[in-house]
Amino acid sequence: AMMVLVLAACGGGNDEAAEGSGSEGEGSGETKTIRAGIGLNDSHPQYLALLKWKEIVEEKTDGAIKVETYHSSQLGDDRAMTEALQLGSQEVTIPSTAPIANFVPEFSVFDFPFLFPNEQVADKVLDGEVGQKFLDKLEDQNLVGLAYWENGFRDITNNERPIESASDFEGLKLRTMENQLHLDAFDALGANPTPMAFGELFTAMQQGTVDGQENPIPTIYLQGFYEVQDYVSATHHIYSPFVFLMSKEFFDGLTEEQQTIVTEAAVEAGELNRELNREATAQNVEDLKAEGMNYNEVTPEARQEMVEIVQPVLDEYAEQIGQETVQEVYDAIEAAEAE
Ligand code: TK8
Repeated sequence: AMMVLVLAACGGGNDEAAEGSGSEGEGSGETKTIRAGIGLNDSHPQYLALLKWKEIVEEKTDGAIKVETYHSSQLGDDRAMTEALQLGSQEVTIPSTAPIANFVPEFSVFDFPFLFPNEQVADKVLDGEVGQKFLDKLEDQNLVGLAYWENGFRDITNNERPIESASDFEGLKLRTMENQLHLDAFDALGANPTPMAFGELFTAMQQGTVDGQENPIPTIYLQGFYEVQDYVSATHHIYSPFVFLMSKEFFDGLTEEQQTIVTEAAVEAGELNRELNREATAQNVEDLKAEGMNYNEVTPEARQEMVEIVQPVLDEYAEQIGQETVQEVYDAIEAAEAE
């Protein structure tokens, strides 16, 4: 909380602007200030795409909207920032779907292990009717989902051994996101999972509080996890979408034209995020090897074994979420694959 106060005191925009009621005095009405925060650092494709969003929004609104960007959990972790959006004390954040499931439980379905076969199918499902249906569910929570961005396929890193088959998870102290399905799935695989905010993860690995963690390749490289981790295993066990979230209170206070601008800009910058992320994934695998990490692929057979082990957990969550909703997602995936 201290850090947030300090940032608010020296963070550029005056208090009035931060309230959305400040005026630049150029006769063009009020200037609204958006504070956009993410957990990843400023070298990650997510941040570069956020800068793109800022550029588009500031340009198209002729300066009527000003965007301040914060990275590296400067405004808090995914969960705290999402809560700040609900309260109207922050305007934008872009968390993974996993923490969002704490607000709208149906979002858990996107974190079903081995749900999406590849990025292209994920794009089609998320950008299509089904994806929009989930975004609509955010409104009850005082949140507006403007677009899906990409965190990516998650891989395991740890300091004990390469993960080549399901049995290699046994006893591994693994940091997970703050999401019950993730906890239950890794528990089923025999690991010893601990939920933790992303901002605390590096230190936890450095100090050996956890043996490992799971995140997409760009995060593993760009956050310097290779400095404190020996093994990286291409499990691709979960595809993590990001959701571009805006405070509903703030969104509702925009003119219709501004609402269109921020939404279209989120889609456009999201395309850049996906493009940069996919380039980084290919490049950063090589970078991690060059840094001395032991990298291993996972066979389809080993992956299938993992699928079977987590299936009872998924059945349980499908029951909670509602079979119909889950089936809609499966059908959309099948349709996208057939295209
Ligand atoms: C960053 C997080 C992160 C996520 C996690 O705020 O917590 O592991 O994958 O990238 O959204």
